[in-house]
Amino acid sequence: MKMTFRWYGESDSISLDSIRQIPGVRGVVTALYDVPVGGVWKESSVAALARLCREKGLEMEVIESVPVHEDIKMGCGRRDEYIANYAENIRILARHGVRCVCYNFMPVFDWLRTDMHRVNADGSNSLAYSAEDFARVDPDNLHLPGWDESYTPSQLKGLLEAYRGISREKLFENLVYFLERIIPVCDETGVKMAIHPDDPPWNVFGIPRTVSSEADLDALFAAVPSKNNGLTLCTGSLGAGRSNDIVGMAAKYAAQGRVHFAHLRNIKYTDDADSFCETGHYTPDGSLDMAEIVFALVRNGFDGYVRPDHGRNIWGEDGKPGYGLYDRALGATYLNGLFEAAEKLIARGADKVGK
Ligand SMILES: [Mn+2]
Repeated sequence: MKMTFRWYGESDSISLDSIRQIPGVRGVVTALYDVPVGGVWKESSVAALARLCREKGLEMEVIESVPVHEDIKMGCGRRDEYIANYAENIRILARHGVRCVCYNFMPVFDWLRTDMHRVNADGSNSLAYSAEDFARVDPDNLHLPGWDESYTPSQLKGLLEAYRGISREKLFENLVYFLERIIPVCDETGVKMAIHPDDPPWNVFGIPRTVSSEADLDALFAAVPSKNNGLTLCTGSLGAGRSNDIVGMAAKYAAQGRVHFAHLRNIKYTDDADSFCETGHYTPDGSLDMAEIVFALVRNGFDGYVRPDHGRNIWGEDGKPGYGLYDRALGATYLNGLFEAAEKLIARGADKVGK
């Protein structure tokens, strides 16, 4: 396991100097943030970013994300050109030490919450999703927390209409079409593709989603069998779907060598519908059993990258929602403890935790 930490580049309010002081963090997960979706990344910028990290003793082996253009997801327009650009990006990144690319295939929204600053009982705040609040959102005049800067309501309306004609099966076909052209480049360069599951794992506003469950992942790996076609096991995303057996999925896909990257975070179910809030990483604070998940990964030979996913804002920090320093650093430390225990106990054959 390699512990990493997400870093939003030089404009991130959290410095590499702070990140390197978190115990056990060996690398950052980052990206270039000024490239239009679908474009080719400038090699000199990739080299400069890798150099910055290296100078601070941190590796840059994971990129999150190289975004997938909507034309590729919709299977229309300039998709072949954008796929060629994507392949070129894989080659460029490989030349600068990148081993794993996290990406997603969610139409339009790659995450959704209804509250970016839910105040918790302890005074911290975190992201939350309320099924009741979501039901009140007007799809014809969409304003969603965290999205108003990315799209205008009329742009959103246009995109949603374009997706109405695309079935779940068609979206899956388009994903396979993309991977059939990208994975050979990964096989050649040794880069692992790690798809991020849908967040949350259900259809929204009638637009399809295709990476929400174990059945979806099985279908994806069967369609493109190379081991470089793998998964970002995002426990909070998959875990929001209450029928998903996260411990079982961690065990199964780690055993298959498909878990290239793990986003480890906890969520708490807050009602009997689909509502949840994000919590600290500690098992008793949420609804997911983080120890069982880590033990399942370790027992099944997981040797990929890990990062503590979303934390709360604590200790007065006013960080980017989900991406403050303090709670994610606590999360990294807690997860390191779970991994150390799992690795030692399993090596001694002394564990009774996990599947
Ligand atoms: Mn995630």
